[in-house]
Amino acid sequence: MDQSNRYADLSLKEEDLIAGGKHILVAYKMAPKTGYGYLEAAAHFAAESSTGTNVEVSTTDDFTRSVDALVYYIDEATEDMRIAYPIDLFDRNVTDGRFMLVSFLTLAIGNNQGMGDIKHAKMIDFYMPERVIQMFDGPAKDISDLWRILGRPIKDGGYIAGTIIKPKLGLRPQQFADAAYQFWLGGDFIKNDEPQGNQVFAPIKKTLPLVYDSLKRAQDETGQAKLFSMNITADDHYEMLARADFALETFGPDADKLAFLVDGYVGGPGMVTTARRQYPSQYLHYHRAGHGAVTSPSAKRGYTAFVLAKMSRLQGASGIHVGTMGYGKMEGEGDDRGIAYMIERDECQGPVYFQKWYGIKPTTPIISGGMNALRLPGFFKNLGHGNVINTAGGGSYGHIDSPAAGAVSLRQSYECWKAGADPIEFAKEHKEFARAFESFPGDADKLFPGWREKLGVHK
Ligand code: CAP
Ligand code: MG
Repeated sequence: MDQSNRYADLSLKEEDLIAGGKHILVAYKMAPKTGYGYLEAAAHFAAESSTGTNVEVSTTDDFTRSVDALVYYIDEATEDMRIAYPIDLFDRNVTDGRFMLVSFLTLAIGNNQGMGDIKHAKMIDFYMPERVIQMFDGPAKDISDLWRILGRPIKDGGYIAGTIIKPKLGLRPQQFADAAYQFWLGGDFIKNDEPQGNQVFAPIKKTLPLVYDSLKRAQDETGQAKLFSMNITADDHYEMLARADFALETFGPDADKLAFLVDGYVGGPGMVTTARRQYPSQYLHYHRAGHGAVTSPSAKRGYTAFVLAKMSRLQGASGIHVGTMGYGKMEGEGDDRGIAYMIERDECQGPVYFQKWYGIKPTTPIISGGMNALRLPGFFKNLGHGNVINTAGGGSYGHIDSPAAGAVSLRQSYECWKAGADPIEFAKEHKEFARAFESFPGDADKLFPGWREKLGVHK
C-alpha cells in the first residue's frame, strides 16, 4: 500500500523544520527491496517508525495524523532518506518529564529494522532541536573534573595517560592490584576492561580494597593523583548500585578519583542512565564494546559510530570510546575525528546536520584499541589536539621495561607531538619512548623505517 500521500511531504524545507524547533530530524542511508518504489518504501518506513502500519486502520484520527513522521527528503541515487519526527511523538519520564533515549531508539531505529520491503537502512546522523537538548540529562562531569583532580589547568589540561588492566580477564585480586600499582607509578588513569569483574576469582570485596591500597601507595610515591574507572556493568539495576556503592565506600576520601564504567552499547540506555542519575558526582565512562555489530562500515543497518557517540552525550556520558581513527587495532579512519569534534564542541557540523549543544558539558573522546607510544604522534596530528583520555593496554603492559615505563612512554609521546619534535630525535633524549621502539618493533619498522640504525639498536 503506497502511503506516501500521508507519510511523505517533499515540499517541507529542512531549514524551516530546524527553525520551527518542533521536529527531530533523522538522516538514513536506505535502499528498498527490489520491486518497491523508493518513496513508497520510505513512506512505509516513516509509518512504521511513528503512527502507522502496513494498512490504514479505522482508529486513526486527526490528532494521530498530526504526529506522523514525514519523509521530507529522498535521493534514490545516493540512498539518502531524511525523516522529520514531531518531538511530541517521543515519550517522556513520568517522574520528571525528561526525554528518554530508548524512545528515540525504538522509533527511529526500531521496527523499521527488518521490514519486508526495506533492503537496508542505517542512521547516519540526527538533529535535536534546542528544546530536546534541554530535556536530556547530558554529562554531569567532564574531563575538566579529571584535570582538576590531576592538578592540571581545567582548560586544555591535555593528555590523560591511561591503560586497561591486561590480561583483560584472569587476574586474581592481588595480581590485579599489583598490575594497577605498576601502571600508576607512571600513568594517570586505569580502567577495568569491558568484561572485567569476576566474582568467581576476583570478587570486588577482595579486589577493590587492594586496588585502593595500590592507588594510595602510587600517589604517595609519585606525589600525583591517580584515577580508577571501575566497571559497574550488570543486568540488574541493584547489582550495579551494590558494586558502585561498595567502591565509593572503599575509596572513601579518594572517592572523587573513581569513575564508573558501563558497557553502554550492550547494556543499553537504562544502564547508562542508572549510572548517570544514581552517581552524578562520578565521571561516567561509556564503553562501547559490541557497537561494531551495527556501526561497522560493513553493517548496512543500525547506526554509525558517529550516531552512537552523539547519543551518548545526550544520555550524559562523561567520556565515550571513539576509536583510534585508523591508528590503532580496531576499525576506523582519519575522518572519524568528526566523532570527537561533535561530542567535545558546543556546536559542530555532522555528516548531515549542524548541531548546537547549548552549553551542555562535553563528552571526552576516549582513545583505545591497539595504541602505544609509537602510534600516538600520528593520532594527535590527525585529531589536532591531545585533550583526550587514551587507554593503552598492550601499549603499557607490553613495554619491555615495565608497565610504568609503558605509561611514561605514552606521556612522552604526547610531549613529543606537542613540541613538534621528530620522534627519532625525541627518542634519543627520552629512554622510555626509545624503548617503545624495541617493545613494538613491528610498528617501529612500519612507522619509522631505519629506526634501528638511527637509535643505535643492533639486535
Ligand atoms: C583495548 C581494549 C579496548 C578496546 C575498545 C580491548 O586494549 O581494552 O576495550 O580496544 O575499543 O579490550 O581491546 P588494548 P574501542 O589497548 O590492549 O588494545 O575503543 O574501539 O571501542
Ligand atoms: Mg577492552
